[in-house]
Amino acid sequence: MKTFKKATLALMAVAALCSAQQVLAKTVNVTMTAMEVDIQTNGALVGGADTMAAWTFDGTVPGKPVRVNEGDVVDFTLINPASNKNSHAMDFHAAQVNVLDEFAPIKPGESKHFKFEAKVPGVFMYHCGASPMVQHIARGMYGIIIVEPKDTKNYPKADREYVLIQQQYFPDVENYGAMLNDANAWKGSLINGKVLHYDPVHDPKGDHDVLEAKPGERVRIYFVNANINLPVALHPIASIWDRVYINGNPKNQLVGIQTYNVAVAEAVTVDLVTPKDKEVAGIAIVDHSMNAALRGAISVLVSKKDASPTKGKGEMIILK
Ligand SMILES: [Cu+2]
Repeated sequence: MKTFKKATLALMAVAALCSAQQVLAKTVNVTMTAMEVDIQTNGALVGGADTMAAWTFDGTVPGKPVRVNEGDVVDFTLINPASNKNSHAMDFHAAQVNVLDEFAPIKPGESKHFKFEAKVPGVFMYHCGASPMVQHIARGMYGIIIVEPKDTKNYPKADREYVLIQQQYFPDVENYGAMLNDANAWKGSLINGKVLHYDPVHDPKGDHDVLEAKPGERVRIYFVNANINLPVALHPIASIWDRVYINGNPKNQLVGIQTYNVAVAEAVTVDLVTPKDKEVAGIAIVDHSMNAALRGAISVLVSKKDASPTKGKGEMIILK
């Protein structure tokens, strides 16, 4: 009996050691270049122009998703080429550092390097913090960092994953005073940089992609509210959030939620499960604040048997 107990204890110890070592911390190198370029926005749909004189990380709005595991060290370099006209900076919400040091702006022609350990799991915004910050965010300098949790026992595996980042669209990006003082200065909502980016219903003439999944799949959305001033009432039309992970941390979990209110600069992970018994189902992920939804914040998810095998997987968690 004693020998049996000892053997059991030894096995338990080995199992605990194995699970602790499942995800080994590593250093992840991330380099971004501040690029001041024009990007397509579909802004003409809401009374603006189709291109915006954007400021970006690496030429896209939003910047590329950064994905690491809890405990990893992010080794980050920001390059501000001499051809730019403005100072830029990086503020990772997943970092606990010194705002006056790591997050300080650099001038054109300079670069900045810093490291931080991603200690807290979840989803976090990143953005440029150079002054005036309102303008650097409104012109497109933001993105998401996903810090995968070590503890996954109450975190079911998703079949598909998508990143959606919402931002208020200001046709006049030079007038940052109006962004702060004029509640009517914003004219639309950008989802991953475009008005109605994934909605072919409200603008059938445009070139709009859709999110896809198969019936019965768990679809995980990593959502960031990159608005300047407004919260987002995140709702899936014709579905219910099966789970809401506040700040993307499985330890902060809600179930069966119709609408989740996302504060400015908050990020959240939400799951829905597409109907198993329907061959085709459309679900619209919206900001249920009507002035935002009807001006761009609608993303269509189509559930169907012959869904794309690549959408919502790997690099395709963010659809261009
Ligand atoms: Cu900037």
